[in-house]
Formats: sequence, C-alpha cells, structure tokens
Amino acid sequence: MVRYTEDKKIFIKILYWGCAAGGKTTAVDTLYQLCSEPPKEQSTDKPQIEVIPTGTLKKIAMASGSTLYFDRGIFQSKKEKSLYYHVFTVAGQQRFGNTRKILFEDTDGVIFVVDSQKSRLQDNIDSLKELKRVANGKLISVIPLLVMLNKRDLDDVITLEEWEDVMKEAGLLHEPSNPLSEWNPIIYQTVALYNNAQNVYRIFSECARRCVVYTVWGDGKAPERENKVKLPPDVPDL
Ligand SMILES: Nc1nc2c(ncn2[C@@H]2O[C@H](COP(=O)(O)OP(=O)(O)OP(=O)(O)O)[C@@H](O)[C@H]2O)c(=O)[nH]1
Ligand SMILES: [Mg+2]
Repeated sequence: MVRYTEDKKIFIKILYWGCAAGGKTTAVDTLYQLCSEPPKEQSTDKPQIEVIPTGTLKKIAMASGSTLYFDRGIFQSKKEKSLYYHVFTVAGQQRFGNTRKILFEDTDGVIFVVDSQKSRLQDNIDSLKELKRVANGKLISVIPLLVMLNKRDLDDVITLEEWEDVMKEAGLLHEPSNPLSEWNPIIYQTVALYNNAQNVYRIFSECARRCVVYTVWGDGKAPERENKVKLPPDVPDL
C-alpha cells in the first residue's frame, strides 16, 4: 500500500521474492551500485538512471551471505523528489516462511527472482506457489508482478518457454482475451552480478513504473485497457 507522510513524501514498497540463493540480494546490491554511479560514468548505451539511493543498503545476513531477515534500500526519484521506493528482499531459505509473510504486508510491487539453473526448478516453483498463497489473489490485479529469469550467464539453465509454462500453470500469465493480460508479468532474462549486469535496472524501473500507474490511473488496481493513458516509453536494455 502506497504510504503518504505528513511532510508530503510518497513511499512505494517493492519486494524481491524467490528461493534461496537465486540472486535477490545480488540484484539489489547491483541496483544500488548502478544507481550510485556518477552520471558521467553512466554510458549512453545504458538506460538513464532515474533514481538515487538514499543512505546505505541495509543487509541482515548470516555468515554464509544468505539473508537472515531482509535487505532494505531506499531510492529517491530524481524527477519527483517526494517519491521514494522502499526496496526489500526476502530471506529465501524455506524455514523463513513466517518472516516472508510479514515482510509481504503493504507490498506495492513484486519482482520474482528465478534461479535459472535446471537443478533449482522445483525450488522456484515452490517459492512461486508460496508467493501466490501469501498474496491471496492480488498478484497482477492489485500488485504488479515482474520476473527475473536470473543467472543467464550459467550453462544448464531452463529455457524462457519452460518458465512461461510454469507461470501459465500457476495462473499468472493471462490469455490475451483477459483484460489483465495487458499487465502480464514481463519475464526479463537477467544477470544480477554487477560486473556482468543485464536488465537489473530495467526490471526495477518497469516495476516502479507499474506501481505508479496502478496507483495513479488504477486507483490502486490494474487500470482497465480503456482507461490507459499514454505511458512513458520503455527504457532500453541494460
Ligand atoms: N553466475 C551468477 N551468479 C549469481 C547471479 N546472481 C546471483 N548469483 C550468485 O548466487 C549466489 C546467491 O546470491 P544471493 O544474492 O545471495 O541470493 P539470495 O536470493 O539473496 O539468497 P537468500 O538470501 O538465501 O534468499 C551468490 O554467490 C551470487 O554471487 C547471476 O546472475 N549469475
Ligand atoms: Mg539474500
């Protein structure tokens, strides 16, 4: 739920969800670094970065690096200075289900992180099912959903079509006849590692954009097709 504070600040909560070791923390770390780079170092063939981190990225992790409670970063829109994004990652290990459920409360947008390695397919499916349960029917219709098909730099990964089938099976890719299909999750093929980053900023940017669109034009829900107004053009690939 978008929060408005007395000093006229607007907070939007974006949650990275997915199974353990899929790359959620790495993605937010990379996002933080990309958005911290001085504009001069942001080359022209990359999308224009439209947010800036405020403060440090807070990570609560075990010695292994696996998240214990959550990570949290705050990003401020450069154009709309009163607009802030609270970005969280859940702890993906199975035993932290209760923490994930609590962290999900008041979420405005979800980025689901898939570990593309074939050996992790069932873990991804279990994590998606859990997300569906916790979201209680609100995904896509009320809460925008985007998907990172991550670790595309590795061998032995599932295909994009294989993951699309999982999404269809879960009822999270609507047929074109359904008005909600306009808001079907885009599945971005990503590499979350900073030195080889692919689509990390782009997916965040699209999730942020959809959160704003749902709030402003959909009154907190997916706007209907006929209400659709001209939206900002997509940013190019990263
Ligand atoms: N090759 C490759 N490795 C990645 C990528 N993204 C993350 N990793 C690696 O995967 C491992 C786990 O990444 P994390 O970001 O800690 O995963 P997580 O989803 O936050 O895991 P939990 O906190 O346990 O839920 C780390 O060793 C990362 O370096 C990627 O795109 N490609
Ligand atoms: Mg983590």
